[in-house]
Amino acid sequence: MLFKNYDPLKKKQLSILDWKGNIVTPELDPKLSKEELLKMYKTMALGRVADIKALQYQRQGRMLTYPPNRGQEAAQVGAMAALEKQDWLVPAFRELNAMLYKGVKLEQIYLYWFGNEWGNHFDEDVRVLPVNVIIGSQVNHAAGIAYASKILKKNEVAVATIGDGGTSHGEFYEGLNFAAAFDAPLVVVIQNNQWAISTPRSKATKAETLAQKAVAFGIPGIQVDGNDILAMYVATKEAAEHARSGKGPVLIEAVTYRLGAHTTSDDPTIYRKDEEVKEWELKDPMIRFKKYLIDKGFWSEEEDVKLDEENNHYVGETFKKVEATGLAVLEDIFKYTYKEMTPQLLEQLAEYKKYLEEGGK
Ligand SMILES: Cc1ncc(C[n+]2csc(CCOP(=O)(O)OP(=O)(O)O)c2C)c(N)n1
Ligand SMILES: [Mg+2]
Repeated sequence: MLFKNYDPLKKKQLSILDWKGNIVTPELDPKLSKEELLKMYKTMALGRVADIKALQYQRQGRMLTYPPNRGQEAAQVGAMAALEKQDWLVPAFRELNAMLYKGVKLEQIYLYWFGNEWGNHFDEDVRVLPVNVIIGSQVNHAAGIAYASKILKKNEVAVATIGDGGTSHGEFYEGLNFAAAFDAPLVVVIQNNQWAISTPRSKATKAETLAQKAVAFGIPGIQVDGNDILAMYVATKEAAEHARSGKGPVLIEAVTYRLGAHTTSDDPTIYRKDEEVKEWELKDPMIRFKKYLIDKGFWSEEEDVKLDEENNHYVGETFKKVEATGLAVLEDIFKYTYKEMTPQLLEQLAEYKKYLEEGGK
C-alpha cells in the first residue's frame, strides 16, 4: 500500500516526523518500543561524536582520511533498524552509522580510516561487507548476494547503499536490472545527500527524482525524507518485506544532506553556499528525533548531556586502542588480495622483502 500511495512519478515524499519534530502522518508512525527507539538514537549519537572526533584526529595528523557522515544519520540508522539480523548491508564508504547499527565495532571502522585494512575484517555474525570506495559496485555485489539468497532459500535480504552521484554509474543499472529480472531480494538505498563531491544533484541526472528510476526496472520506488528516521524505518521495513516475500527489489531515495565535507581532503566552501548548509542544519535528523523522544517521555536533556560525555570518553579510548594497534604489516597486502597468491604477487612479495633487506622502509 505504501508504495502505491507514494508512487515516485507523483512526486510525493514520505514524511512522518517533520523538521520541527512533529508527527505529520500519525497513521504511519511505526510506534516502536522505547527500547528500539533508544537503540536507534544512541547509535546516531555515538555516530555523531565519532564523526566529529574523526575529523579532529585527521586534522591532528593521526588518521589517514575520513568521509564525514554528519547529517545522514537517520537515513542510515532508520534503514538498518528495519532489517533482520540475517540481512546484509553492502556499504560504500560514508556509512559509519549504518555499520555501527549492524554491529561493526567503532574500533574497526576507525582502524580502517587510520590506514589499517584489518579494520575491514568484521566478526563472522556481522552481516556487513567491507568498506568499498568503488562507486556503484555495491549494487552489483548486493544483487549477487540477493540472488544467492534466493537460490539457496536463505531468507536474507541484501541492502546496498549508494550516493546520488553513484546512480549515474553503470553498475547501478546493471545490478538493479538483474535483481529485478530475477526477483532477487535486493533493496537499494540511495543516500541523496545533494552532492557528489562538487557535482550537484541537478547535474547528476535530468530525472526529477532518483526514486522514479525504479519505474524503468519495473519495481517499486519511493522518495523518503532521509532526515526523518521514522519515515526511513517504515519505507525500509516495507521494502525488506516486499523483497523477502519474493516480489523482487525496491529502490528507496533518501533525501538528505552532507553537512560536512566530502572527505578530509575536500573544501566544500569552494562549491556550495553557506546559506544552503544553514538551511539543512535546521533539518538535522538528530534534533527532530530527540524532540520526538522527549515528547514521548522516553528521553531527557539531562540524559542527553550524560550520553554525550560517555560517548566522548568511549570514542577517545577507542581511538587510543587504534593508535596502539598501528598500521598493518605490509606483507598482508600481498598475501590476502586473493585466497592464494598469484605468481605475480609472489614475485612482488619477494621483491618487497629484498627491498626491506637492503634497508628500505
Ligand atoms: C568508480 C569510481 N569512480 C570515481 C570515484 C571517485 N569518487 C569518490 S566519491 C565520488 C563521488 C560520490 O558521490 P555520491 O555517489 O553522491 O556519494 P557521496 O560521496 O555523496 O556519499 C567519486 C566520484 C570512485 N571512488 N569510484
Ligand atoms: Mg552524494
